[in-house]
Amino acid sequence: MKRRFFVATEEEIRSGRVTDTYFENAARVLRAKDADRPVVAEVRAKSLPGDWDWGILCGMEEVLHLLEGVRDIEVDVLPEGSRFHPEEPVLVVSGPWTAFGVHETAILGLLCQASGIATAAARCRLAAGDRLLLSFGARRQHPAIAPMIERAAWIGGADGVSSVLGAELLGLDPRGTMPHAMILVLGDTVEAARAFDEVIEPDVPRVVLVDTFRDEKFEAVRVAEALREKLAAVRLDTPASRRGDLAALVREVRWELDLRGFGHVKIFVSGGIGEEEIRGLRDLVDGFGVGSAIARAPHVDFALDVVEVDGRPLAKRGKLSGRKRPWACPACGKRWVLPVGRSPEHEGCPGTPRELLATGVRDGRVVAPPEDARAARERALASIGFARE
Ligand code: PCP
Repeated sequence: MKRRFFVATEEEIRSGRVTDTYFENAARVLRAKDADRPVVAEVRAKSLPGDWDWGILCGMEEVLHLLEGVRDIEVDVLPEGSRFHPEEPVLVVSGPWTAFGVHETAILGLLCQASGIATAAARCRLAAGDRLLLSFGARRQHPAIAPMIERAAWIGGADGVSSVLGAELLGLDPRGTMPHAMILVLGDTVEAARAFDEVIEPDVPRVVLVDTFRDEKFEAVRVAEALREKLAAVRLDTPASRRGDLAALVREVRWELDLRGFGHVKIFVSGGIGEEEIRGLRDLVDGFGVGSAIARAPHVDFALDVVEVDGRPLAKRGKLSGRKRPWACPACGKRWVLPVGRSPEHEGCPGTPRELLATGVRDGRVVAPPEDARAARERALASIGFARE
């Protein structure tokens, strides 16, 4: 079959075909020399991007699907949507190295990108407070992974996603407004607003883009006078060449709408919006459409490292050897990474520390309880202390 898009099929991923060639060569050498040994390897991030001091784990469900059917290994995992910190193992695999070594490339690829997206979404979530936060970034990456992007953004805390397929796979209605293209083709913002209102199902909020032709505050008033109580919001996607002080612009639009009795019309902003912009605007606007800042989030630099060979602690320089387990106290939030078999000493706190890893795969069978993205999202939001007011 001719490959139309340069993406791997599920079977190519599961069979290890995307692996780095040196893993295949290493497996050939170990088999040829009959030198394979049982090992223990851990996935953890030595550090996090920028000023991040925690991350939201995402992609682990796909890792379980990847390792399902791989014999002779045992895998313990941090559940999808969990908060993690640098140096905390999020996955521990034990068994002959040749049984899982070729999967290192896919394991890391599945975790690095999705966890970066989920963490960026969680940080935007905290910055936005109870304001609407929508993921608009499917267009910023290869379309083959649009569902992954939207799932990670939603697990991280976005209220909704714009990709139709992404939303469908999450059991959500897709969320969006209207593109400049439609307004340009119809020739006028009010005409476009009226046409949208006439054609689109009434349960879809009437959110009209007001930065196409003229100054946003005049267009916002025109549209409000045309649609009146049917207008849910105006969207400002003002380009950098015109943007200036977006907060001042938003204040003007808010003032002019309120002055004319359109206090019900909300204001929604998009275009180059990230954490910093959200913090600066959240007291002035009602919602944010975030694309690049979430979809193109920095990846989490996870590594998979051998920490035990043949039952003996052994790790390369720069890595701590021996099997480890991450712990956290649910009451005070204190965290530990301890050798297997040791438990935290935790005086003076009513909470009881608990291990964070769960059983994932045993001899080819996924034994982790099946969970949907909603459960992962609830876990993520609880882990960052976000509860919608
Ligand atoms: C973009 C489009 C995206 C927004 C901005 C995300 O505007 O609305 O959803 O952008 P970001 O990646 O900078 O966060 P346009 O490119 O003008 O697209 P359209 O005319 O379709 O709104």
